[in-house]
Amino acid sequence: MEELVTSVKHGSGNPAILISLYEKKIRVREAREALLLKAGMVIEEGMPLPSEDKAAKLAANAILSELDSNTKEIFKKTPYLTGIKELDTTTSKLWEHFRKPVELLLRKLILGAPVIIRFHNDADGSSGAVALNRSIQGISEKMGLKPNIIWIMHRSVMYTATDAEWDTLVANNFSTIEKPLLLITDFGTSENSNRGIEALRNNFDIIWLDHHPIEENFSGITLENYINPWEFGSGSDYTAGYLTCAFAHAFHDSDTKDMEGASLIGDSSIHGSDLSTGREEAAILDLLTSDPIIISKADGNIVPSEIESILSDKKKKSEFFNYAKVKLDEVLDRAFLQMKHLKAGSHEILVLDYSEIRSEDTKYPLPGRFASKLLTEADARGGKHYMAIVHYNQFISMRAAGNVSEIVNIPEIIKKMKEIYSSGIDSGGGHKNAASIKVSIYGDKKEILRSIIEDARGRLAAL
Ligand SMILES: [Mn+2]
Repeated sequence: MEELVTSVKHGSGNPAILISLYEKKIRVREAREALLLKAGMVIEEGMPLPSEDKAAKLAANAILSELDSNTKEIFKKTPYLTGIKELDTTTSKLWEHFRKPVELLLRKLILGAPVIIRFHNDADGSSGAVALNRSIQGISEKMGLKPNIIWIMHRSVMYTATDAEWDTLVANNFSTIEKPLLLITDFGTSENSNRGIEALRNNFDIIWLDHHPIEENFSGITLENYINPWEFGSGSDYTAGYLTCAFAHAFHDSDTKDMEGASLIGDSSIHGSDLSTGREEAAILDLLTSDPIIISKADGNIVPSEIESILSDKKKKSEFFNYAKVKLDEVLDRAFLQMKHLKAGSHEILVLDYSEIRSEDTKYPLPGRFASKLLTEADARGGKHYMAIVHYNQFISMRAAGNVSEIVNIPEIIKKMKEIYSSGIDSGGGHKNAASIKVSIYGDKKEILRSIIEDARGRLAAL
């Protein structure tokens, strides 16, 4: 049978080329003829047909138009609601905006175009990836698709020109009649991503699901399929993982309750406590994305199927959960012995040099996320601790407790530091109540740290 090839992966060694076919397996000749007939031409014996390449494109369009009504049906018209009122309100508002990206994603899956999915390497980013993988697998089985998905755990908060180069190289491994697709979840909403976006804009379609505050000059906002709860009257407490779970539900029903919980808990959303599921998953995702070596991943990349193999195995799951808990407790205990309690009016700022407490045998927990853990633990142990500052190498990360985040205003502190120490700071950004600064090679970390503390003190003293 002559089959319609819409996507070929190179370099995998013949005959192991990957072809992607819609289950109906429309024959190239039939498709060509159908198209010519549609164009009002009479097919006569021996008549030359369009070239292979052109025919493939035309045939793919024929398949897609046939599928059009189908994919429109696949998009679920009723929003996916979970009973958390504030989140449900936002989901209802943004739901219709899922329609286009869902149709776009399905188109890529059907035609086997390369789909690169980059998720942030934390519990929030990876929970979204796992949920998305469940729905992609589900719909692929249902429709008989062989999608070409490349999962990348993304270790930075921006999408750089280098990332764009890499993605272009990966996509160049395929000959495909469809543009490749890049899907980003849980990072990159900053001016620092602009060059990456520009490098990719013309050659890729892009779907972007994020929940970080939208920086003024961020060019991603002009992308057709950029979705962020900040645009819908919500904020970062509507997590990217939760958003991606909802997106996954827009084209396939899979059970993602655990990932919704893991995302909200893992990202310290105010809605985290509204759920009974996901606590263990949040800890496991946090562990795996911090230290992929733990599952012998030398390349440092972890993909959703590997996460699933742990989550779906009761014994493994409890092993990983316990390991995470023990390691975290060890480091927290050391932190409580080492950290400084600085008075700020009637409150306190916790300051920790992470290099003094770092574990020797695992990267977990990562210093960048430790300020939140410190604050949570300080809360549990009682006392007044309103802000935590953790520094390690050239990084300074900060977290303010929810009830003072307006007064402490970390983004404002970061903005101020960038103004004072312009060349001393490489980058800085994050949420309303959690963010970090990267000190440049020209910067003096001690000096910047002192300045941050002084500023935060002034703010807290005014309470
Ligand atoms: Mn997040």
